[in-house]
Amino acid sequence: MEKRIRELRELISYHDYKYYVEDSPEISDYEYDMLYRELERLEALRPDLVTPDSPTQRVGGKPKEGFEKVVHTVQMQSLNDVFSREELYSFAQRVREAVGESVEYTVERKIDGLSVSLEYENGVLVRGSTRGDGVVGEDVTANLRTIRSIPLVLKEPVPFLEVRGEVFISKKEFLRLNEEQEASGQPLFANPRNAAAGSLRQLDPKITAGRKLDIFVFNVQSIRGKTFETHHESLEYLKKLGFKVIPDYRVCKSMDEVWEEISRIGEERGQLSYEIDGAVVKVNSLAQRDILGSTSKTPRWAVAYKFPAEKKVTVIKNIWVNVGRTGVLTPNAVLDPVRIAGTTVSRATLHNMDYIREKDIRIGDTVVIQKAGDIIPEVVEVLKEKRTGEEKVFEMPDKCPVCGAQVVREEGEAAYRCTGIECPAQFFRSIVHFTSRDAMNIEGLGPALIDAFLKKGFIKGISDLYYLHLRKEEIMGMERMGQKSVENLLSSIERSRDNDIDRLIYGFGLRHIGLRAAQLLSENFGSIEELQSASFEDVLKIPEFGEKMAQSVVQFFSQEQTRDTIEKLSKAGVNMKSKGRKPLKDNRFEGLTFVLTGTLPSYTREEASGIIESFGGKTSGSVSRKTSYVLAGEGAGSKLEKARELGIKVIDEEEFRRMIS
Ligand code: 0OX
Repeated sequence: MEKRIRELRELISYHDYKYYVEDSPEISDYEYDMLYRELERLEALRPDLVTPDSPTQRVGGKPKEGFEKVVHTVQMQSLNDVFSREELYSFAQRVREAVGESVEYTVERKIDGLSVSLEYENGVLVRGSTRGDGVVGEDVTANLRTIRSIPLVLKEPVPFLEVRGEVFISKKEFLRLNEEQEASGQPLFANPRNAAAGSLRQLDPKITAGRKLDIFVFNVQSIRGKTFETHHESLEYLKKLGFKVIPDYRVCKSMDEVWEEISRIGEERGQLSYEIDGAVVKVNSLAQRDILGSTSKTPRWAVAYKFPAEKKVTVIKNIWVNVGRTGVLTPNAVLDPVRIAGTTVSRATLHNMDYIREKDIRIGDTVVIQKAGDIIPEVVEVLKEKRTGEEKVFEMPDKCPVCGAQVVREEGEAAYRCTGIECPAQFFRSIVHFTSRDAMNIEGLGPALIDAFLKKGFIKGISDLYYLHLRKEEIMGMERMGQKSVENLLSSIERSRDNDIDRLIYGFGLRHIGLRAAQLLSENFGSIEELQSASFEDVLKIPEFGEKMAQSVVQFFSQEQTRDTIEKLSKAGVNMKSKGRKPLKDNRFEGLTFVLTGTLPSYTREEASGIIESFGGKTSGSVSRKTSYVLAGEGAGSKLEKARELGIKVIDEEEFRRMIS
């Protein structure tokens, strides 16, 4: 068995190399899975034979509390940037002055990710760390081990080797990850670099493992038992050891050749599956590098040529509105197609209405568009001198272009949102929220299953959930759906019909209406029917409610789409009346004393005190050291001064609302 385990490990490592490093698999995923499972099975029988370098041990260990610091034995230097051909040639001039006329350079793509160091002892990966400030980084070994293109064991047992590389995420994986972030209500990553950095700095390696990170290695930081004369030679050696080395780098004999290579990289940039933000030019001879040496942070033997954000002139043929999964409407320009940064661009983001107004962007305008490192091109300037008078001013639609529900824009917000509860653009999210634990609490219905039901057309509206029992046989025929799990799911759906209406209200996912607000609505109105006929003033009577919340409630319940959904849910037997359960007492202000001063924009003093007391807090007439907060409105006078003297926190109504929301 020992022999077979060894054999399997070697086979799997070989196929990992073929797949993840060379991108040329020799066996099918199925065959690979079979090998992997066999190894897992044998290792389970012989745990004593499991070593950390086994391919089954890539994702392991418990989530960490934080990362240990690593002091880099060889500093991880950064590069000086150059932005033009002139600057590049003056770099070459400085090099020549130091080492003479005969200089070779390598030119590499500059990967837009984050630099890491990998240390190997006797050919085994022992530590991996981030660059940090170049001197001290963080130990992210467990996370780096999950990257399948990083060898756990080298093909030769070099006594010691430290290499440097760039961890990155492909453009495709970046888009997938952001879709996943959006669907689960997490903030989006601004670009692939941030996504890679965020993924590598996860405390739980399991999360990193799910992110499909990759690496290119491009420097020997330190090695024992081997010497090289050139950088090129060292990179070829790294390839032999099994590393995924920066691809298609070129050795150039003159600066003109270097420039030609940089231009070529600029051309191919758009077709690459990952982001690059320039090219790195390095002196090839290691002896010449030694002569050149370094300044405190950067080597004198290398520079990074940064591509300028490319700009092109084109015409906006139309403005088209996209509705995102969160319901936000984003205006996009439909352009006369132009080639830019290596790709054909026919769309550009206009961000939001404020951006359009500020730049006065109109349909028919001739504009300058820009595509920097980021994937989405943007309109940066309008060439107003090209206007003919035929251009049309754009207005955001007041009805959602996808579902026709009302579009609203809240005060102080740039975003316009669709308010349709069953808007197809947001439906997946709506269902995920509706069925979640704090809402209708339907067990066994995770996002993946919801997605499958949507694709099969089983759920077209929320109420369809309550007719899923009619499709029991079909559901049981779906992958991974056993009889037991289907029955559990259906009975959980069944049970949810009887939920109290606070869960239902919360499940509708109204803006600004969280769990507690939903409980208060249930308690104050008693039924969905009452809530549907409540006016803005009625809702505002609830002490904890502010204008935005009341607005959201009235606006939501007055919509035709909402009424329709409620009617269907009611027909499906979903409870629509409060069971009179008191909301849990929320004592978030316990032990805190507030002093009110001045006039607040939307609460009287009595209302504000009522709210504070309902949260277990106290109010007092004068400021002392015992005061926790001074809630100040317009015309606040001596109490405010006193608070400032004593260093007591002063809050305005907006902050107060945040505290009670
Ligand atoms: C990259 C990249 C970064 C090694 C010594 C100084 C800079 N982002 O692709 N750094 C380096 O080289 C280091 N090469 C690269 N290709």
